[in-house]
Amino acid sequence: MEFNKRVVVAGAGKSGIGAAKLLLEHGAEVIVFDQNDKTDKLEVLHKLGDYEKVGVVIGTLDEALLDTIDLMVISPGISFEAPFTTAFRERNIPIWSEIELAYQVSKGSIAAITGTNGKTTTTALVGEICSAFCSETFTVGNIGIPYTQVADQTTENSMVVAEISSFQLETIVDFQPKVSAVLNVTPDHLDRHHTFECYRDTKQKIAVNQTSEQICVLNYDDEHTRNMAGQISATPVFFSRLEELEEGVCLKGTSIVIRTQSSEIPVLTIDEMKLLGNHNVENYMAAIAIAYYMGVPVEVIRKACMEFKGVEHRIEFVKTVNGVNYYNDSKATNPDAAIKGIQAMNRPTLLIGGGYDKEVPFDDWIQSFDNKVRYLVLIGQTAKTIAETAKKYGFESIIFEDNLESAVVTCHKLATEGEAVLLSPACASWGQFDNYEQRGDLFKEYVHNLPED
Ligand code: UMA
Repeated sequence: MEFNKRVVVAGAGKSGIGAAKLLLEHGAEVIVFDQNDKTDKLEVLHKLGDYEKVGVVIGTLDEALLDTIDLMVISPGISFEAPFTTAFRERNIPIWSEIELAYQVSKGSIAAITGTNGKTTTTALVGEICSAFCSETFTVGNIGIPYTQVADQTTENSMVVAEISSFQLETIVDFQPKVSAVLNVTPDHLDRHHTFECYRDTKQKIAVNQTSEQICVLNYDDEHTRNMAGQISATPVFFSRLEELEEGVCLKGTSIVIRTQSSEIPVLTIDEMKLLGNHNVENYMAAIAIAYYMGVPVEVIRKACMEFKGVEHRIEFVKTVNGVNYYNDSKATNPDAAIKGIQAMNRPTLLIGGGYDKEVPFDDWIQSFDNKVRYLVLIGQTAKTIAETAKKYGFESIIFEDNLESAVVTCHKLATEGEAVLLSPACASWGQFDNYEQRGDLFKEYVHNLPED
């Protein structure tokens, strides 16, 4: 496909660089635009490599330039409603998300996974299953590798397994996966999507271009995703941990089974899973449904499920120091994910939380503490709001710290043998860190630096 167009790529992060390079490879003329004054233009040019038809603009985009622009590709971190996008809309310049661009170019079949929580684990598991079946599998998206980075390597035989965030769905146009999945929807990113309903509807967009020949895997136990079945054109396939479904993926005793109109296929038992917790049973069920409808044989699914060890930064055991277990759950960027983190602890816990303010309530998180949290150590923009919510429920053992390093040191001083220290912030990392991976990596570094008695 040739793009004989002049394109503005908004955002010079991972997805912006991926999108710009893909466009340049396909003959487009590209202007990479980043609003952050601190972004280093030379570094961006270096990342873009050796192309002629590329420019980089940092700070403000000259509106006069827009008269010659055919398309904007927008990075997920930039809101579709950001003030500078108005000028594009006024000129009817199409705005595509980075995954839309990748979709336009790529070949093969796509499994696209969204949901508030569990999508990284589920995507990683589907990626492992598909890789065991198809050597041309690409696991991409929110999980870390931009889809645009691999789009040109795909062939008709490829399988693309993509973790898709609501940010990326805002500006899709034709994006049409073979199998889509919405794992669950609970409040998140309300600063960007304004209301829960808008956020839920954006998640549902993952199926908007699918037809009845394609599959949308939905969580039967979540009323929001269950209700989506009646609103989409794709064929819905449910998974449920709580109900024995007539069709779909569900539990029969401790065995995860696939039920179709004509058959019941046992896949694996809960004891055979390496990851713990009910939320992981749900992630496995969703992954099994997605892989099955992507066409992977059950034996391959079963073997890959049994071997799967989980993902970094998700209730990841770091180290035992003086009899205290340290866990990195930096991926818990919202209260619902953090609830899973605290629920997984089986001992008194010193909990480190707080971060960027997405304007979501913390009540459910605090109420899930279940007398397990000995101290709540708070950092970041949300520290005060979380403390106020905690006090409302009678939880007073709160410590404020300036940064993650001092929070780790304080926990080390206060924790006694047999306890746990858990970083599970319930908030995004932005403001203090580049992303949750950096926050988790630093946490692990600080833990490894702690002195042992
Ligand atoms: N920028 C602007 N204007 C803005 C905001 C950002 O110009 O209003 C610029 C920044 O200065 C920066 C660039 O945009 O140079 C960053 O773009 P980005 O925030 O879209 O980040 P990328 O590096 O492109 O990473 C994105 C995803 N980031 C977000 O959605 C915020 C990554 O997901 C994803 O792994 C990557 O693409 C590859 O697909 C991260 C994430 O935090 C993990 N996702 C959110 C989450 O999981 O909750 C949705």
